[in-house]
Amino acid sequence: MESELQQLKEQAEEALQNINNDQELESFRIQYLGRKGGVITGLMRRLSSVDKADRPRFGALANSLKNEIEQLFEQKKNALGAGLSTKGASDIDTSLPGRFLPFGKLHPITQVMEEICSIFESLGFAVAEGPDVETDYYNFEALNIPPHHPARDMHDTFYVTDSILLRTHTSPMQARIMEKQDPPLRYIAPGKVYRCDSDITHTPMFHQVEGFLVDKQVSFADLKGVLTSFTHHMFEKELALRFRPSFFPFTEPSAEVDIACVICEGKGCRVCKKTGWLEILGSGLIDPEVMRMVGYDPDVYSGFAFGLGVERIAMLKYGIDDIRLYYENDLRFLSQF
Ligand code: 2NL
Repeated sequence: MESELQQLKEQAEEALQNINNDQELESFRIQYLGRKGGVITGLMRRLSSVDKADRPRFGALANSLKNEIEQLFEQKKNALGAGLSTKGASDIDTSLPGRFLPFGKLHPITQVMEEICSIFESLGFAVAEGPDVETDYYNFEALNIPPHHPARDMHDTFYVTDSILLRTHTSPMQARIMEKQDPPLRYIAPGKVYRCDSDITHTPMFHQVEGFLVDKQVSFADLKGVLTSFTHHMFEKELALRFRPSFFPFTEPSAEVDIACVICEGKGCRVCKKTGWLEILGSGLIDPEVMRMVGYDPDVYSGFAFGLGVERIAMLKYGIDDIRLYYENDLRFLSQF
């Protein structure tokens, strides 16, 4: 009997040595220490059939075997818990879904800017970007705004020095292109512009996309065609357009362009202030004086140009009512786009 107990102990030790994971350890526990049908429980049951004289010795031996196996079991359990075992591949559940890695999105202004650019690209315009810090010459003089011209007042310019400034529009880039390249040309210039102005409808930095086209015999009809096509794509609806006479120093004639209100489609509502129309951009035929300044002969070439505010287009497209929301970096606002 003693040798039987010794054999059981050796078997249990060997079995424990080969255990590498929690599942195997649990099977071991059931096999040896389980209350129903476990090896130790079986030994204790046999106690009643042992000779009365041998019973105390057998009982003591069985008890100490039970304690030893329990101790070895605890040791193994702690070792596994501390990661001391080499875990087998069976412990990794490859069917579990991967961990979610949050990733960012483009800012709504960037999204709308990219959309505007891709619409004009589909109409054959190339994209050109220029410096935010400009010279007075390209920002004003080359665009027919000489020193002391009243239009300079409207631009609320941030000056760096007397002749260097933060661009107040993206037209300087267009002047630079025309100076270097001969017609026919079709370009848009997207980017940041700066004006010393801040309230509910103005931020000191905002975004513009300006475009121009120069060729022989370019007319106002070409301007209307391109801008109509652009607005229909941008607002995903064939909204009516209205060209209102206006003034810009660099275009003649000039027109501001309205679209039928995106909310009420012309009936009149709060967004369009009961007018049925929303202003979306400024445009015109390039002034002959600007053509001369960049070295083109206005008797041979003509062109149109336009400028639009990206923040304003995005507000109309998405029904945003406060320009400051774009720059508060509140994720509850930004994550909606
Ligand atoms: C507006 C008006 C406009 C232009 C921008 C332009 C550029 C060159 C020559 C002539 Cl190089 N014109 N740009 C023309 C008309 C209007 O912008 O309200 N923008 C938000």
